[in-house]
Amino acid sequence: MILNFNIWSRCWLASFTKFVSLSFGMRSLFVGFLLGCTASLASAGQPFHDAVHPAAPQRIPGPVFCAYYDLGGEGIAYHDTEAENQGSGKLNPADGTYLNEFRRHEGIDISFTKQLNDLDSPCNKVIPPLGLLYIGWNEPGEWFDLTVETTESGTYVADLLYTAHNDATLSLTINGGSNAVSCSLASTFDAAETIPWRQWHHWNVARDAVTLKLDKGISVLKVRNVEGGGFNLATFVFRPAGAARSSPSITAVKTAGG
Ligand SMILES: [Ca+2]
Ligand SMILES: [Ca+2]
Repeated sequence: MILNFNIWSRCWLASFTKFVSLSFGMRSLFVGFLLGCTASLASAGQPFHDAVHPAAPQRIPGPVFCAYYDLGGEGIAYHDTEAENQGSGKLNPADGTYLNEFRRHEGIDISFTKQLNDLDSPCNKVIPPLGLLYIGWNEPGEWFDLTVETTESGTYVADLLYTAHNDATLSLTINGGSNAVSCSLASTFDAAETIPWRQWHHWNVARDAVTLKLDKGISVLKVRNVEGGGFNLATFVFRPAGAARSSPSITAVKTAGG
């Protein structure tokens, strides 16, 4: 369980609200405090899980999928500028399939790689796996948390699978710390593209995009859009600093179909 300032702030706010609205006695204050703590701790820093993905934090070293950002909702596990999911259930209509409906009631905007959109572009720097979930429609100020479990304390380097219509900057922080690690993404815009909307789908790998010092055990990585919109974030692939890349370095998220 990760305890940080944000969690305790929410905890106190929740208990204070219950105190004002429900009670004037010390007993009710105490009950309200417990209820507030329970609600906040249950929804903060919780690793994503569903019927396809097991209830376990993503491991470092290894691939960390952005679409598996934490459970907890707006303001707790993520911030998105508008509540609708522009991908799941919208661009990708709700049809009962796992990929089209993936987290469709959450504000973070999610889509997945498709043949024409993503694999067939001659402007790709790399070809992503088919059916790979990713976070798109990013705007400055948006963020999401990734709860991870690191097998050994040490310094880790990550490659990032992404697209970017414009140059962009991300930041990563660990466990609510103030030392943000910056990550620059070079634009993948290409004038040779013959399909205009596909300018948002040229995949690339930012090699050694971030370097993080991580303690063994559970950590929460906060990924924030600092500058630039129009990029898609799929997978951070972490390896120990100085270690060779394993192959394949990009892995598809499992889907309901396998
Ligand atoms: Ca949204
Ligand atoms: Ca968004």
